[in-house]
Amino acid sequence: MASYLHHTATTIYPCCVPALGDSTGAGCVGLAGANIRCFLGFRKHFKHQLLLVILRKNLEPMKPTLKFLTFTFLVVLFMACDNSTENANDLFSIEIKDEKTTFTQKDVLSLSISSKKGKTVEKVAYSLDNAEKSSGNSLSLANAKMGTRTLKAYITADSKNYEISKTIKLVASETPKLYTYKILEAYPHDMKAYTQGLEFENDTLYESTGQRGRSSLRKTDYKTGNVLQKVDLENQYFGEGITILNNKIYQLTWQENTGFIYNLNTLEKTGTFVYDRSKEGWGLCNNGTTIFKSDGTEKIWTLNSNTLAEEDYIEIYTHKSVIDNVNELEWVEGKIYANVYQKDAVAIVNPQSGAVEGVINLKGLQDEVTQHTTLDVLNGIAYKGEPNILYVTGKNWDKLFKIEIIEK
Ligand SMILES: [Ca+2]
Repeated sequence: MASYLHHTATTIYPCCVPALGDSTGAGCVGLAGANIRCFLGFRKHFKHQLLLVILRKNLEPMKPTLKFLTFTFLVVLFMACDNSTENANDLFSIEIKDEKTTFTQKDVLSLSISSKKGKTVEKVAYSLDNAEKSSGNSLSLANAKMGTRTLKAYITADSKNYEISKTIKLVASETPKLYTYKILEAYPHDMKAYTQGLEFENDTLYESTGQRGRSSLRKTDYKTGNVLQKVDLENQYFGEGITILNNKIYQLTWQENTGFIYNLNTLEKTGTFVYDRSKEGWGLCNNGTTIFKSDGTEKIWTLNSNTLAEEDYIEIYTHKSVIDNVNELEWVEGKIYANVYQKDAVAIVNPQSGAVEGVINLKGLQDEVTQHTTLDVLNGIAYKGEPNILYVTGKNWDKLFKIEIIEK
């Protein structure tokens, strides 16, 4: 028995060896003093009776009270430990045939389970990002989102159930279509407006501006540049993106973890909301039911428009790489248009997958505005329902451009 124990412990749980191998000499005090982690490992693979035999043997020379207390402690510890599970990732791994660094939605994974400790796999099912389990050995990525995805395997082996996971990375399956632009009109724009959000409601242009002490929400006549109504933010807030839904304006602040809600007609503030897992407040847009929020990373979050809870996110990827610093957003005919901070470019993003399907190169537009010391980057995209037409401006630009988007 002792030999079996020692062998098993040496093979599987080397950290337990001193306590177990020493049991006849050091007694139960030594056993009780052993590393609890070793004990956790120990109990996983031995029968209860076996442990009790060892305990009984070691307890015999001790005084009755100490014997009782020590025995009780060990039994309680043993029973408490009995609820933990084996580390399934030490027993199995998910194997992908012809594994690649990155996958696309065109890939179908051919999967198998490698058993590292000789357990016999009886049954296995797979899922991606907790979607419905698939019992076959192939898994289509046709509906998978871009970025890091979690592949899970639900294994039955030797009549026990195990769950293991592995991550894979998805990028866009196609190179993005390239677009250029043609200026149709140039309208006056407040040169002191550090534009952070831009959205039309019918013919009225709403704008959010940033910088602490200069942040505001504005209602403007886009053709004249006249500010029709303006609400200033308190000095501690740095205004960011806006979006309009159901007669309400939602406005983000940058690092203050606070969003504001206004009445569309009066610009009266009617509420606030806070962020959850998103990093910061950058851009906003909506599709009529869901609000989309960028946070300065590669993520665009989907917010429940009733509760403003962050429910999910997509990660923005081209066919080659991740796109971070996603900034001002606009919903345009089923796609998210996202201008990327410090780039003269707008990414056309699939809102389900996060794949960049097109890139609008807006290089040269900033050269068309008055150059001054506080002139800053392109920021602000608005769509007024006219096909292939966007209204764009930038931080402290003195012009708002109406541009036509042209495929190259
Ligand atoms: Ca916008």
